[in-house]
Amino acid sequence: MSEAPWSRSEFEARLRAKGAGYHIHHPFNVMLNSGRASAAQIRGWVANRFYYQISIPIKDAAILSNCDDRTVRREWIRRIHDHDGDGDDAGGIEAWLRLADAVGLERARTESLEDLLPGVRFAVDAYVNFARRAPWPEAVCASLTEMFAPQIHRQRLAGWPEHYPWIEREGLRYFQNRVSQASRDVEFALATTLARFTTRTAQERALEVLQFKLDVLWQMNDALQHRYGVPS
Ligand code: AHQ
Repeated sequence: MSEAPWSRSEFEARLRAKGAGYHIHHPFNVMLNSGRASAAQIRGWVANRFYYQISIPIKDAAILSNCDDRTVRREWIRRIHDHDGDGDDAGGIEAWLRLADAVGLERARTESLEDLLPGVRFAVDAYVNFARRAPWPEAVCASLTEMFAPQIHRQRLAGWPEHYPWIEREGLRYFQNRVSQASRDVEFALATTLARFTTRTAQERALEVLQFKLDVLWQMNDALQHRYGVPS
């Protein structure tokens, strides 16, 4: 006899408790956001995170292709526009290239992916392939690491201008845009997850899926730390 499902508030609390393993706590990110990163470490991070950014719309398109619910598709397609741009809005990938430019990375070098580390590529590809194969509600659930993202973006916006005055402020626009976009994304993804994972077994699976995505983000930082180090 399977155990009774958690209430919605208990289920949400358990999802949010997973924030303890969010990459804001990874030594490489702590170094970045506490002002102890060198220009080379920042450039390495920006160049590698570019692969994550260009993979997000492909991940979201995979979710759309698996999703049979028009209401969900109408909402989810906005995420592709957020990254690829729409009309006059050049989009998040363009804003990330602006960040790359601001930290001294040539656009062509960033887009060539020549600095992409195997560990970052494999982690990001694992996320995209998960979204291609998993039931679409699981891929929606995986995006819930963004419950913790506004804090990490605000940390960058608050600290980088002081820590890294050599980075042109305009380069930080990506983080500014994500604070509101992440909050909007999470509102829908959390409501969908709470509504769709209704048995105890399904709720336990949702926690496993969220842990997988936390591991993707953590592994990206592990690869960066291995290649670029962190001050002892
Ligand atoms: O810039 C980020 C972004 O566009 C997304 C989409 C979302 C997803 O669908 O999984 N997750 C995500 C994240 C972005 N930035 C990360 C960061 O640290 O700057 C955080 C990351 C996330 O928390 O999943």
